[in-house]
Amino acid sequence: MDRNLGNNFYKIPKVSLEAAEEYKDKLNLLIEKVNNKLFSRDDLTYLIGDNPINKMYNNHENHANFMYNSFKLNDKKFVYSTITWVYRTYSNHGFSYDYFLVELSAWMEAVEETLADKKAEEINKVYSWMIDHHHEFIRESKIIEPAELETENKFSALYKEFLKCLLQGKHKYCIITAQQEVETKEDMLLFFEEVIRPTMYKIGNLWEEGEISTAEEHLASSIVSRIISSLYSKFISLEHDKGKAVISAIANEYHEIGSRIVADSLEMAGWDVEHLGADTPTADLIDFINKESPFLIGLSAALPFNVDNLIKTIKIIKSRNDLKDIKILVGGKIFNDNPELWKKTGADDWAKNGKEAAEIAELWWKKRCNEYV
Ligand code: B12
Repeated sequence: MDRNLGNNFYKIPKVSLEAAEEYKDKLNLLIEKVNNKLFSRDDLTYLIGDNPINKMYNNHENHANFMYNSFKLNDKKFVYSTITWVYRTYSNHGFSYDYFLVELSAWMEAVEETLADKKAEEINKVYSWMIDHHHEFIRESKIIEPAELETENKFSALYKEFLKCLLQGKHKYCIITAQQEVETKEDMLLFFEEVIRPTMYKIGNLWEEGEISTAEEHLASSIVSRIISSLYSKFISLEHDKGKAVISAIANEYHEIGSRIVADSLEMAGWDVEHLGADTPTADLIDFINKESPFLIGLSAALPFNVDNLIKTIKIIKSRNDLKDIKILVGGKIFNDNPELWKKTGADDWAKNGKEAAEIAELWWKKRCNEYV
């Protein structure tokens, strides 16, 4: 996917912070205007296929948040990978390619009607750039396949079998298999990485390709959550020999399985862990951290449009004298897809999985313990 990043196609116009912030302030109004413009079109059925109108509204909300994040981050790979993902996924789900042209023009009109002239001009340069490259985005979205995670050879048969049973909703079989495969804590970490993560990524790809429904994806998530709980109960212990760690997905982030795996991996490594799960409101998260005084916090984000939430959360923590020494680790799919991105977040480090998170945390802990001897 990096093969084209140097050519003109990727010269994305830059947007000033002021213009980005005005876009964000007017986000709800912009979304409403774009929704209305699209809703009033006679060719709506052609544009969005058989999809419920809410799927389009949901896309407009995600789009606006993504655009704001991309103005702030100014990261080519981030913009490129997200736009090609949108083209691929929505066309697989029955939206016509012309929908994007119509939608992008509607955003331009709404921006022009709503933002101050100079700021509208800056933002609309980006929309013009997207419209100008519409055909390239179609082409690229067809060439690039959603990435598959490779499993170590000795797990590939188990992975295939597990995926098949998960898709068939055989939850008892999946849970019993996991119980049988996992005898030690180390087995559990391997099972997370070599079976659960690739399986869930494959489930995501199948959904993206329109091969499975949202219901089937929900079923798989639900079974996997049960499995993680059942494995956890095998190794639960009241003992811990390291400090406190708070792990959470950030506000608006509903993907929590990855952060749960990280939480359990740290707990198995001797940490005293609080896992807050999905979508923790920023102010509540800060209050919680304030109350618990953890040694480290781990923040999870899977989606491109949630990166700015994560950056803002870290900024608040690092700006407070009483919290600024807490170590911050970030992770989640968006960082695995863009391994340099974490450097723009203000975090102390990132990790690609639970095992790596435990290794980094251990180094931090040892360093802190040495400082106090
Ligand atoms: C299950 C799922 C959901 C479930 C989540 C249920 C749950 N209880 O968590 C639900 C239904 C809520 C959901 C919703 C949506 N989803 Co979804 N979802 C998935 C799916 C299939 C699996 C996620 C998962 O569990 N992965 C397995 C875990 C183990 O992997 P992981 O999250 O990467 O975590 C590992 C590392 O990243 C790291 N890590 C994670 N967190 C942290 C934290 C720290 C501190 C550290 C150090 C490391 C770390 O360690 C973990 C363990 O190895 C993914 C596909 C995928 N490729 O991930 C899509 C996916 C992420 N979803 C996607 C989308 C688009 C959505 C929606 C926008 C759909 C919609 N239109 O409504 C919404 C967004 C809602 C929101 N605001 O968050 C897209 C994102 C596309 C993109 N551009 O990136 C994906 C990639 C599907 C796809 N292939 O298109 N989803």
